[in-house]
Amino acid sequence: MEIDEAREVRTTCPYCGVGCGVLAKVAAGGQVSVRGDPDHPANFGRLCSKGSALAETIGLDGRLLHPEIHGRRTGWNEALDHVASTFSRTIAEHGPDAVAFYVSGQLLTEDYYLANKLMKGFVGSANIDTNSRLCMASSVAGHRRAFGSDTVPGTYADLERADLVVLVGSNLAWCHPVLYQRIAAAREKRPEMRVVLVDPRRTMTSDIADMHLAIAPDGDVALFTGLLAWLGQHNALDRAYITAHTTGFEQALFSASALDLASVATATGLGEDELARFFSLFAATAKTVTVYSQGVNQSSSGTDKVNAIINCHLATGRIGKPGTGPFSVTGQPNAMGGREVGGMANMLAAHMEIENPEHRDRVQRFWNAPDIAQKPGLKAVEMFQGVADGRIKALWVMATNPVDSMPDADAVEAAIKACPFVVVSDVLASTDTARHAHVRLPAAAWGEKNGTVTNSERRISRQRSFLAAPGEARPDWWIIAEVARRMGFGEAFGHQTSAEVFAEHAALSGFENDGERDFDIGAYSGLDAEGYEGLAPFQWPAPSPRGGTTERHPTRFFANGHFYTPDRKARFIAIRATTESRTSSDFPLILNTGRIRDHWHTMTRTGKSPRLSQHIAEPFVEIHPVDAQHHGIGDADIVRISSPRGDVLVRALITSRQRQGSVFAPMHWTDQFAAKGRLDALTAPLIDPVSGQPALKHVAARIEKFAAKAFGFAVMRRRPEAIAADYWAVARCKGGWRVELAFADDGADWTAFAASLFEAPSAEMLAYHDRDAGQHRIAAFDGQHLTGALFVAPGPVAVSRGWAAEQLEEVHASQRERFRIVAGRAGAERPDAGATVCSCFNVGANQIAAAVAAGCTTVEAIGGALKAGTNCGSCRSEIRALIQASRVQAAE
Ligand SMILES: Nc1nc2c(c(=O)[nH]1)N[C@H]1C(S)=C(S)[C@@H](COP(=O)(O)OP(=O)(O)OC[C@H]3O[C@@H](n4cnc5c(=O)[nH]c(N)nc54)[C@H](O)[C@@H]3O)O[C@H]1N2
Ligand SMILES: Nc1nc2c(c(=O)[nH]1)N[C@H]1C(S)=C(S)[C@@H](COP(=O)(O)OP(=O)(O)OC[C@H]3O[C@@H](n4cnc5c(=O)[nH]c(N)nc54)[C@H](O)[C@@H]3O)O[C@H]1N2
Ligand code: SF4
Ligand SMILES: [Mo]
Repeated sequence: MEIDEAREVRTTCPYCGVGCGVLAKVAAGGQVSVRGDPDHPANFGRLCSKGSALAETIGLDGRLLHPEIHGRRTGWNEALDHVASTFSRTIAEHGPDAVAFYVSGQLLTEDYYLANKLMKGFVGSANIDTNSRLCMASSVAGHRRAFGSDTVPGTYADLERADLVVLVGSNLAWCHPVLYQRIAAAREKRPEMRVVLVDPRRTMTSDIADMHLAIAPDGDVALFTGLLAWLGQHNALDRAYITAHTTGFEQALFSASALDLASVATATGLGEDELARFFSLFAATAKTVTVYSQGVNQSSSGTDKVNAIINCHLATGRIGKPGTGPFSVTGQPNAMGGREVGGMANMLAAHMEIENPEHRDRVQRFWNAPDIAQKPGLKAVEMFQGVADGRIKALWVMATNPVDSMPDADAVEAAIKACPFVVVSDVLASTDTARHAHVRLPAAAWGEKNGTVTNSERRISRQRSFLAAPGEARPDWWIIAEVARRMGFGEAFGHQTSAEVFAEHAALSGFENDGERDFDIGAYSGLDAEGYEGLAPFQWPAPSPRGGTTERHPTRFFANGHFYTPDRKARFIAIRATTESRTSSDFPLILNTGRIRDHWHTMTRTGKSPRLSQHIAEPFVEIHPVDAQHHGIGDADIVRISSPRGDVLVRALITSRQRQGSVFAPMHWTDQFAAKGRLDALTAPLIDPVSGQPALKHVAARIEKFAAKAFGFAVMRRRPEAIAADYWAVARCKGGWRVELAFADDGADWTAFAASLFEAPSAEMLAYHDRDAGQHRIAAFDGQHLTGALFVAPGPVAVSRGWAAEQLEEVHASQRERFRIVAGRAGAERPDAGATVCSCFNVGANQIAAAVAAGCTTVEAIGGALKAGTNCGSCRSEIRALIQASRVQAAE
């Protein structure tokens, strides 16, 4: 492919659902650089830490470059024939429901559309489900119950216009950073704007919150049904709206009124005072947007939480108007696109319903399909249970890593291992899932492929390639179409470009759609290659300009009070709050799980970036100080978290930001990055009964100190192949890799261990041992360059991580300089920068504390002194927290 080197290519970020526009450029030497697209309406030029570091993640290390069958390199022809014939044979022998696709909100719309078309229209089964089941399913189900359609009515501008933004179960500062920055900027302009955060933890998002409600896990249904009852009691309802545009209000209110303020307080763990303050603020603020994310969706009561929130908006008529509305923010870059193509097992394409015979007939005629799926397929958790019990005999996984991200992940891994035929399409050769595949198919990665994605505000943007696909990697849509052709469906899968797939998808959305289906981008059904190339970001609906258009779709969803139910009225859902305790004397704590600022899911891409790997370099668990003391756990100890399903080893982080009785651990670490860090080995396949979404945020668990006799920290130029330690976690750093270590025994021959770790048998080894104190320092040199350095101590190792990593890149000319690495307290002559806060300029917590002590008391002043927080801004709330902490310390 010809790449115009001087040109900046306009594309979008492949991470979160904010969907920021990115300008990518390839310099003459092949160097890639990215910046925020100033013209993209999602971000207007801003990028967060992950977006800013995109160029560091596109290296070819670890990429899968050729198709493989049973680990053996093969050509595309052979691989595709093998996949097609095995699927066809399995269907012939065992029926269409014996095969399944498990796909992802990280596929582009074109990929997703063809995968869904192949399974639902041509295989004739609906056994296609997606990681969106773990992510957005409760929101989808809640929208459909209330609106009759999966419509997200809000836009980002509504967040800026609102007078009250309620963030429920959303760590926006870390997970949707640019949206968070937009709210923060709006609040600076209009100081009267209020933000309320509802999260059991005091996350960094609390930085912009006027009120933080540290709700008990799963207290949300009680909170919002309590709010509905309160609105009723305080004459804060919009009766005219309720009568004109809704049904079911009286039952919903009756159900809610079972809860008085005292019982809401008990169920939510919140004080009556703070509840009353929140309720009256909500009642008094007409322009309210309620944003919700995984603290709502990933729950056994997820769909009820969604409807409890929507009920409050319907009851006050706060929907369909600027600056108002319930707003489910999507996680993945194309979670919305996946919903549009019907990528979930219980949906049909273009927001049509699989249970609706008219819809089935319409889609079948449009596709000219032989067999249209007649009933919903297996949802993710059931799908892997189907794999485990042999109902599913051939499985194709695309762009997701279920061995790490599905609940009860060890059981999922065992099921995949036992499945007769597993195909994995991925960009990497070795992921925890790909290692069990019979066939591995190399997918083209971000920057190499073309297509579209839809962000949280229904805005469809292009992703454009600016790099040639390496080796034999191919776009996912091409791989799917090739398999479909070889299964005998050539006529329906003759697309030559992603543009043709998009035009067909657009045409289906407008097909026989006179306004009764919300999703309509019929205006783009005639899009040609040139139009697709130049396609500017647009929001749906975008119906084709044939008769009656203006009437068929409003410019703002629900502005006219019309919904997509048969009677055009929105439905209140009567909800009763139930309390359920999952803990027991064996598993007395609630494990909550989620994300950190600088890593993306299973780290297959962010784990490549030294910059992103420094913010938090190992798996951890946040524990309240009282719980830590109760369990005899000290800061930086290694902790075993166990549930009835499995266990992990992680670092202890003791913090009062955590609720007592709960612990929080991030989902990101896999077998590729840690000894025993796969968090989903602990989570249960417990699902929401309506949406089928697993309750990933509320698992009974136990913690105990891992009795480590020795701790270690090492840096090395090459990534070690195998690490003989009970606990280890590797992370990229600028000159190579860094490893945290812990051992149950301290009897090791540390010099031999270091040699095996550095894989440098001929290196010059320098060592310092103080056996009585249990201190060992070993460094290996290749001439003047450090190959690796290992520091061992009986407690958590106190060496400066930043200093040690820098030594990999420095020249150590004299023997004396080389000895410095192992002599004294390593790096003691230079102050330890502390844990990285600002990834862009590599500024640590200790540097910020020193600057505060020297008189910098605002985020701006810190920026002036250290540059920290002045590029992407993702760390500004952490800097503010550090300033506050330093001031409190100074005052004590
Ligand atoms: N940095 C980064 N950003 C990401 C991602 C990433 O991997 N890394 N992934 C993307 C994806 S796919 C998604 S889905 C989004 C997720 O974005 P978020 O949903 O914002 O992130 P999480 O950390 O999963 O969970 C949010 C919060 O829910 C809280 N919570 C837990 N239980 C409850 C509860 O019962 N009630 C309430 N009210 N809150 C609760 C948790 O304490 C947590 O702070 O992030 C997207 N953005
Ligand atoms: N405990 C716990 N578990 C969770 C969650 C939680 O909060 N807590 N959150 C859940 C949620 S919301 C989500 S969205 C999931 C995410 O979980 P996953 O989807 O499993 O995580 P990713 O690491 O994003 O996996 C994407 C995979 O696709 C590959 N890939 C990247 N680009 C492409 C491409 O263009 N084509 C192909 N074919 N492959 C590609 C990557 O290398 C990677 O292997 O995790 C869920 N699991
Ligand atoms: S907020 Fe960050 S991760 Fe999300 S799309 Fe924008 S740059 Fe990418
Ligand atoms: Mo997600």
